[in-house]
This record gives sequence, C-alpha cells and structure tokens, in this order.
Amino acid sequence: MAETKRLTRRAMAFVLAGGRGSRLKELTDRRVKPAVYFGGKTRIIDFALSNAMNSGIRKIAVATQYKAHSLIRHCQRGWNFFRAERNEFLDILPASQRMSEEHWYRGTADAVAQNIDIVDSYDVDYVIILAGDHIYKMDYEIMLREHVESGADVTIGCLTVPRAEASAFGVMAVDDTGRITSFLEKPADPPAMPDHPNKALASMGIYVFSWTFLRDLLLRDAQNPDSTHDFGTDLIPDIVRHGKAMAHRFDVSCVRAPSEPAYWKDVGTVDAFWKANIDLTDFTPELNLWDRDWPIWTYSESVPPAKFIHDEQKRRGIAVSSMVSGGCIISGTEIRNSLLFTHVHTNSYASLDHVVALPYVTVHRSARLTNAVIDRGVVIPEGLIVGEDPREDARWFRVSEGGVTLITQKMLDKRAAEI
Ligand code: ADQ
Ligand code: ADP
Repeated sequence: MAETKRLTRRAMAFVLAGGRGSRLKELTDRRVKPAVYFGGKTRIIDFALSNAMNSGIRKIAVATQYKAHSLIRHCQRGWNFFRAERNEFLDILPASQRMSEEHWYRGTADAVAQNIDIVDSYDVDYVIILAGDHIYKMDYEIMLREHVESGADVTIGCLTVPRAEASAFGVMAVDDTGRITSFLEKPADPPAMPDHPNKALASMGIYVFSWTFLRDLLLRDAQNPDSTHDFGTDLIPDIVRHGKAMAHRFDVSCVRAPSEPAYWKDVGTVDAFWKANIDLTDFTPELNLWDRDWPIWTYSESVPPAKFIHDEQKRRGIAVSSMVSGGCIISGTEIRNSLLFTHVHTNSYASLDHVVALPYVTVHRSARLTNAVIDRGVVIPEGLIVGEDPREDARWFRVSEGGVTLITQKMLDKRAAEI
C-alpha cells in the first residue's frame, strides 16, 4: 500500500480538453465538450478530474484551446481545493503559443510538447494522459502500477466495443501477455477480437508513460515534418512498432465498487448525451453517482433544495422517476423521467417527459415538452409543444437522428421573430 501511494504521488494527470466535440452541435457552440453539463450538477470533465483525485493524484494539468472560457471558469471555481503548500495543484494550460509564435496546439501530442518545460517543473516520474470528454469511473492507480511492473514504454487503457462502432477508435490486437501487437487509428474496417467476431478492442485514449520516455518521444516527434503530432495517429503506432506497448483492460476490476458494471460512455452526440442523462433516472442506473467512496467532485453553487408546489388552482407540481437539482422550483408542472439541473423554474399546466434541462431554464405555462435537451438559460415560451410533431420541431429546432429535439435560445429567438 505504501508503495502504491508513492506511485500516485510521483505521477501527474495531463488532461486534454481542447477538442471541440462538434457532434454535440449547438451545445458546443459556446463551450468545449469537456465543459458541457452532465448528470445534474457536474460537467463532463469532472469525471476524469475526479477519477484522478480519487486515485490519489494531486498534480493535474488541463490543456485547453477551443472556446475555453466556460471550462477555465469551471476549473477555477470548482477545482481549487488542492494544497499548494504540499505541491498539489490543478494547472490550466491554454494554447498560448508559448514555444512558437506560429502554432496553437496542432494535435494532442503537441498539447503536451508545448508544455514540456512546465511538466519538467512538476518533477514527476509518470504522466497519465487523459481525455476530458468521457463519462466513467476508473482507478488510475491500478493502471499505473501495472505500467511500472511491466516495464512498458506506454500502457494504454482499452475496452471492448461492438466492432460496428470501432471505426471511431484506435483499435488494437494484443498477445497473451497483454502486449499490443498492432494498433490502427480509426480503421475503416476494424479487426475483430479473436473468438469475438462482433467485438473489437478499442483504445480509451488513456496513456501512462514515464516522463523521461515521453519527453524524448515528443522532442523527436516535434522535428518530424510528416507527423500530425497526435497520440493516436502518430506516437502510439510508432511505439507499438518499435517499442513495448501494453494494454490495460477497463473492466470491473478497475472500478471502485466491484459490483458495478464497468461504465464508460462517450456522450459525443446529442442522442448519446440525452440518453446517458435520462438513463440516470432509471430504477437502477448503470452509472452510480451515489457512491460515497468515489464522489464526482465539481463546482456547485450554494442553492436551496428543490421545491415542488401546487399552484393556486391546486395544479400539482410533481416529478416522478426524475432527478431534480437544488434551486429548482416546480410549480404546478408534471415531470416524468427527466433530469433538471440547478435553477430550473417551471410553471403551471406545463409538462416535461424525458427532458434534460440545463441550468437556469425557465418553462412557462402550458408548455409540453417530450424527448428534448434544453440549453442553459433558455426561456421556453407559454404553450410551446415539442416532441409531438417532428416536422414542426425540425422547422425551428435541431432534431437528432434518434428523434431528440435540442432547443437553444437562439433557435427560439428566430422562431419568435418569424411567427
Ligand atoms: P479521438 O476521439 O479522435 O481519438 P481526439 O480528437 O484526439 O480524440 O481528442 C482526444 C482528447 O484530446 C479530447 O479530450 C479532446 O478534447 C482533446 N484534444 C483534441 N485536440 C486537442 C488539441 N489540439 N489540444 C488540446 N486538446 C485536444 C482518441 C484516440 C483514439 C481513441 C479515442 C478514444 O486517438 O485512439 O480510441 O481517443 O476516445
Ligand atoms: P456555461 O458553459 O458555463 O454554462 P454559458 O453557457 O453561460 O456558460 O456561456 C458559455 C460561454 O459563452 C462563456 O464563455 C460565456 O461567456 C459565453 N456566452 C454566454 N452567453 C453568450 C452570448 N449571448 N453571446 C456570446 N457569448 C456568450
């Protein structure tokens, strides 16, 4: 135990949070994907940061680039409990063209390369590279220990995915010892796992390196004119070919409570985002946010408890099979299978069914919303009906492939100006 403790203290987490996440459409118009809200109180990046924190890592850097204001504000407000006097910190590293006048972060590896001097100053032996845009609970300490014991150049977190979905990932093959024998970044025709024709072994984009090894690799990669400076495209295939890359399987042994399923989701589309949020209202959700041994830390406003009231005509304000955050006022509205973030106010004769409402949404009287995602601060006008006539919805709002309607204030303003 004493030894593992020292390992996490000798490691840092480098969180990549610069990519836009354009498949989330208007939800990432003003904020980068890791800053998108998830689960009622938290944002997507809180999962990777909390995993690092709960794994015992106390040195975290977050590389930002695209539309970073909301992410930076969130990290500054919510992730300020590290003890600087014990050399614990969360450091935000915006692409600020420090090393060269010409480039933003050109790729994920370049985001680390441009901060080599800063990582040097942290004085760590191991670097865990994480993406800030997945929802999962994982103990990185186990992966770190495996990495040290195997003497690998890199250890890559991986999971089994349906082969039909594997083109979105780095796909690998491993031998009996867990050594990676081939790695293809986003192959059009992903190779199946032996004995599982419909499954593929996919990279989670989580890498453990010793810093001296990664440092040399990054310096060499920076000189390579043919490189796109990306871990998945350039660095990882190179190590698999010329060095020793090991796979770390993400399964139940990596999560805190062994009774829980190994939950990992890329909520990268509006449909996936909506479903993963709505799934939390299930009788027994796959993602356990109630686990006190593995809390998901976040910035949270000091707000009063949610309030449910019957209106003056005795219209009931109720929510069933739903999650309603603090600061909400549900006045004479029926809410079913929905997830409401902080400060959502709803009014009489309205109903919400399978709706994800981000903070500060107001729903005026008699609105009837089904299967929708409502962006932060949106004011739903009186009597608006969504989710019942797909053609009418598509006239004003974005309707996803799966039939979920995304509503932003800009869309409502356009509608108001035209009808
Ligand atoms: P992708 O899903 O394509 O593949 P990528 O776009 O490389 O992921 O983004 C990874 C992380 O880096 C994200 O958190 C993103 O926000 C961030 N990021 C992207 N560009 C950045 C930049 N220029 N500066 C800073 N941060 C940036 C990767 C791997 C695959 C693997 C999947 C798993 O390449 O092999 O299977 O992740 O999701
Ligand atoms: P959050 O992502 O924290 O919910 P907001 O949705 O309020 O924050 O804003 C996200 C980003 O967009 C922030 O950088 C904010 O300053 C900016 N922003 C908010 N509202 C507007 C607006 N009407 N026009 C342009 N930028 C905005």
